[in-house]
Amino acid sequence: MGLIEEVIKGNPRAAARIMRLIEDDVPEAREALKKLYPYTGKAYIIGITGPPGAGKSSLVDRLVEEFRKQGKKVGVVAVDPTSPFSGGAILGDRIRMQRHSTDPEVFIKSLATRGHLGGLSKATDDIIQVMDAMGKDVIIVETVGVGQDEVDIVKTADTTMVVTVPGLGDDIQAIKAGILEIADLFVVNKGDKPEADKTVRELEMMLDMSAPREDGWKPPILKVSATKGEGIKDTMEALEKHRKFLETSGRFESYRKDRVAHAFENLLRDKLFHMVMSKLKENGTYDKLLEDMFSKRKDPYSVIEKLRCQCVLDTENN
Ligand SMILES: Nc1nc2c(ncn2[C@@H]2O[C@H](COP(=O)(O)OP(=O)(O)OP(=O)(O)O)[C@@H](O)[C@H]2O)c(=O)[nH]1
Ligand SMILES: [Mg+2]
Repeated sequence: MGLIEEVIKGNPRAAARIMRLIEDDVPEAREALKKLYPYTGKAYIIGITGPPGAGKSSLVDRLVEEFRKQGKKVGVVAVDPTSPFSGGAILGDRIRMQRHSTDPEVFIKSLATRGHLGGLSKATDDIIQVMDAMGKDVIIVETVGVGQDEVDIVKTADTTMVVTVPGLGDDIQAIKAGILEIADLFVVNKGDKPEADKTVRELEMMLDMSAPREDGWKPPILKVSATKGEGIKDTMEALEKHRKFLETSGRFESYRKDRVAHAFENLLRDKLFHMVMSKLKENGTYDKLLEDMFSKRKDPYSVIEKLRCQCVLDTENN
């Protein structure tokens, strides 16, 4: 299949075609992912999250520029889980990162939710796989950080950067515990604003008060102005430092194993659900069960316990 070989060679048009199949969730997408799988697992993945309008895309644009100067091939996935329509944020991404669109070694993909987040998160993972197989050295994933599901998307990253801005007031407290835990780097963007130093100090205090991380990494706080291009070099150095930390501590590899497990468990959940559902729906059992639960003759807990699914786990290894 020529298309797959083209993707592995890094052909952006071939990759775009596969990504469209992934978004449309058609069976061909899975076939392509099967063939690309052996070529994945090499890219360094950076997750960037933060409130809407924090300047994430502007920052990504700067980072892409720096990575390109180092000769690295870069992929960007901008995920917008907030808008049910491919609205403002995606338009913003296009404008913010436009200057890289003519660079054949930079691949930018925007993804908007089409309903449920589960699907979005899966599509994101699959698109990262395609970019990885394309030979991208670095893949940057931008997500709007508002809830738990977005945090999950970032969990697939090697290094997670949390972007905040001055003037959020008490909202800095809104950097929830969950986000504090996942941040390997904090960026206070819009550092050109006068209140930026105060925000940096508040963050420092918050970090000082929180328990030290189990892995021993102390997340740095960087003051950046993405639009003015200030603090970018420091951010790049901090990224490099974290990457080295991951390598020397063996986490670079263990994160890859985690990702394999994560992807496998997601697929398994999906597969088992569909297997059971189609079995139940085969001869009207499902409707009968629903009726029984509705009229309280049965309860869903006991129904699940009594499910006898004839799934033969027939793997090659046993
Ligand atoms: N003053 C100032 N404005 C900035 C800076 N960085 C970004 N902006 C502005 O902030 C606005 C939002 O920037 P984006 O880069 O689109 O922010 P974002 O976080 O990607 O936004 P969403 O993807 O919509 O959540 C734009 O008007 C930028 O020009 C900065 O360092 N200083
Ligand atoms: Mg953006």
